[in-house]
Amino acid sequence: MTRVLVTGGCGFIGSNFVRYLLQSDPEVQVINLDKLTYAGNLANLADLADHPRYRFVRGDITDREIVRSIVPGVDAVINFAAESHVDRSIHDSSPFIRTNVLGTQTLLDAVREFQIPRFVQISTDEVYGSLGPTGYFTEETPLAPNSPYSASKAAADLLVRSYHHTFGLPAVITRCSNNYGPYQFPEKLIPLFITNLLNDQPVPVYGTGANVRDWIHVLDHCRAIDLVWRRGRVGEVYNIGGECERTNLQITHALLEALGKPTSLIRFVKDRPGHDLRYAIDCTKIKNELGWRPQVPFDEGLRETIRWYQQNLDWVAAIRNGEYLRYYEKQYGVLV
Ligand code: NAD
Ligand code: TDX
Repeated sequence: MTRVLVTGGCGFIGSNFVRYLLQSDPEVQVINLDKLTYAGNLANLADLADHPRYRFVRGDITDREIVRSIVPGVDAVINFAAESHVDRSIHDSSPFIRTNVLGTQTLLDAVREFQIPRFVQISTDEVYGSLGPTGYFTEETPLAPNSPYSASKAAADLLVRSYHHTFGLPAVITRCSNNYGPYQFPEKLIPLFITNLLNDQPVPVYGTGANVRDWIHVLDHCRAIDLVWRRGRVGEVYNIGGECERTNLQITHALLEALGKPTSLIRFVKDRPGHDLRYAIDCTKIKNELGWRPQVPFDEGLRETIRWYQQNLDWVAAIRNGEYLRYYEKQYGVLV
């Protein structure tokens, strides 16, 4: 049996990855360390709660004692745990620095102390900053993070790099573009707009909606991470992207059309401060070295994702109250 410690496994990508790993490899045991912040949801892995090769531990990656009690003996640590929402980092960057930077340092120290053979840092294309209308981020693009969120992720990447350089820690970093798919918390563009539209509520487009993101289905991201933790070269960075650039307005119209809702539900609202114009990923390296390719066509993936939200209204309803409504009002006010 191979023992993998996944952190942040109750979030969007982590939960998809835990499910993917347990389904695709009968020789893997997964321990999931998650603090259960507002974004962590036990319901995301409810189907696996009693799985014989799965164990959940509630805990914080900044907590040295918990981390030191779990890490010994695992074959890999894959760090998904993070504060992940740019808008929240603009309201208050403190939890971002704590979890994304100090949490990563705490994990790195334990990986070093107990000589764990592999550490994978799940990072983001946002560490590269923003592109103009042309060009792509490669692994050599200088880091130029623009939001407190991306700065905290870049800081973590640099720490990982330094632990590899200084201590020979067997670390690999992945930098992926915007994920979409089932179990994504409805504060991010696609699930926010789907869940608003399912309730016939308006959708808030920042600025003019001309900003561009590269969209990848979460399962394509999971398949890439699976290859990287097994076969990626230590000390390396691997970019991962869906090769699917869309403006936010294109996404908005695709969702309106798929759900049969009128364009009168679009609201152009105040732009995000420091809003990155465009992200686009060159993922030649992971294609050539590990034979990975994005497989899910965007139109199909989006249709399937919409269907998932339609079929999981209880999951949505359990989130869209309390803290969520307070955040929504702070971020958007009342959309009329
Ligand atoms: P998410 O916000 O949905 O989930 C984060 C998870 O981490 C939650 O379960 C939360 O409870 C947990 N967590 C937060 N702080 C913790 C702490 N201190 N200790 C333990 N657990 C903690 O995030 P996501 O969208 O699934 O992103 C996962 C990772 O992938 C993040 O590192 C993010 O930076 C990165 N990433 C995300 C995207 C994307 O499009 N969502 C793209 C590229 C990279
Ligand atoms: O209400 C909104 N209106 C809007 O126009 C929201 C929430 C977003 N947007 C725009 C901002 C971005 O241009 O949509 C685009 C996507 O926004 P988010 O879903 O917040 O994602 P982004 O800021 O691009 O960051 C995401 O991708 C990289 C993830 O949240 C990060 O965790 C990941 O690292």
